[in-house]
Amino acid sequence: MVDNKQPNIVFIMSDDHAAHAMSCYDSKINETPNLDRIANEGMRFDNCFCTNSICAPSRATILTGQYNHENGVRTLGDTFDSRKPTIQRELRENGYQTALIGKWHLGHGDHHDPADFDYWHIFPGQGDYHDPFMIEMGEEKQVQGYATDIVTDMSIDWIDKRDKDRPFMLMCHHKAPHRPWDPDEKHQHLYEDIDIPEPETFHDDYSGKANAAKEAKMRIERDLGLRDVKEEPPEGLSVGELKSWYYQRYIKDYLRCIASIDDNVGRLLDYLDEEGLTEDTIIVYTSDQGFFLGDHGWYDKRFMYEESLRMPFIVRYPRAIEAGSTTKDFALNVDFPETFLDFANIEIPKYMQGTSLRPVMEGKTPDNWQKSMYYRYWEHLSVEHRVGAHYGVRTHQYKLIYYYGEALGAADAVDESRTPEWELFDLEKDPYEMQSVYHDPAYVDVVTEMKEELYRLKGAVGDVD
Ligand SMILES: [Ca+2]
Repeated sequence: MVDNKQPNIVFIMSDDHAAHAMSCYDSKINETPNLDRIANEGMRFDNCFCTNSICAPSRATILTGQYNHENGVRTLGDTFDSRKPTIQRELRENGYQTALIGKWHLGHGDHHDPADFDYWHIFPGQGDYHDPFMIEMGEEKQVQGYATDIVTDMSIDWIDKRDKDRPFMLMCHHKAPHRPWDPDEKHQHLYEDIDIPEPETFHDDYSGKANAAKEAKMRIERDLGLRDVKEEPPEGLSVGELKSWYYQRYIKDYLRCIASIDDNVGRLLDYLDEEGLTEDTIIVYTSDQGFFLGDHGWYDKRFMYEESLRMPFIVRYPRAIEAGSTTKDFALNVDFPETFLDFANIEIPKYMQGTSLRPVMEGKTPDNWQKSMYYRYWEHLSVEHRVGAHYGVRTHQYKLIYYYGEALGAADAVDESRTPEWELFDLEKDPYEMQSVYHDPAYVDVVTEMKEELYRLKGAVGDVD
């Protein structure tokens, strides 16, 4: 299809929403009818991955099209230098109106506030769910209501007031469903009378994994606090019962927050229909990374394991994307900005390190499409979660992870050494990554090939540490 009209872009990103909590990704625990509309009317990516599974770094990658060693946001302790070029600057310099509403989480003040947006209205830091403080173009004030409703109201309001003669990009960034998972009134009692199924890997004892997995402080029954689960557990529960109790408390509030996102995405989709904008608008729903939903007995993210590495990524653009299509082709968060520029017919700048996903979306994936991806988590043994720094490579069949055991000067990293460890997973035989085969003699050649690919990719993206 040849069409040079510049599309509008509505980029909806939530915080910590794992793909396996969306019914279009075959969730076993909830229904998301409005999010499913985007997938049903567009394309679902089954292998979309983040290059560093944590909030601020993923956000910096999505704005710049760069890996974290290039954009400077390696850990939560780093702020973004908003003088750097970004997707919003490229679009704005080429005639787009740009706005960001909701979560920013890349720093505040000179050179850290959002830049190159015609309008921005953000939460300070993580933001609150109820009656949050917000910063509108530098001015802070409290807003009454529930964060997910507020961000949607403001998004619709901004689109409504736009200059109708020019295309726009709106980044609609929800705080939900980030910890501490405070639901709104409407969904407070959802799931009250049922038990949510526990995941298959709920009782992982980490015996098939590196010591890094045992050391992590993300265990449902041990590391969640009163603020997370909102009441003390009943007395007299066995260890197993306590774990199940914590899981139910945690997952229900998490899913209640998602139910509100789903309603609000529905509202935004209806608005685009009513305004006649649906045909001319690329609409994306994604999350800054995945999340452990009791998988391996955990909450949180950070690890390169599947549940945390995978991002939901669904996109609708009726002019170019076939309704109801799906793909297993690799897509990365670093690819998003180039994709938007490609659809907007704007030249892709050299500083961006990803690949436009437009050919995949148009059903024309080139033969030489990316078949491996590079990952790096920098925040070594941070005090709260104690996940060791690591880098790795994933292909369609295998994943190799290297816990290098050092802080290497990254902000928010703890200067404690660990013995380096490797893991290799055969994702065809072991999709839930329960048993590393790194030391299995049958995989000697695979280890060699995967290490070569790891260091090839590491070099190719310019990561020299
Ligand atoms: Ca996040």
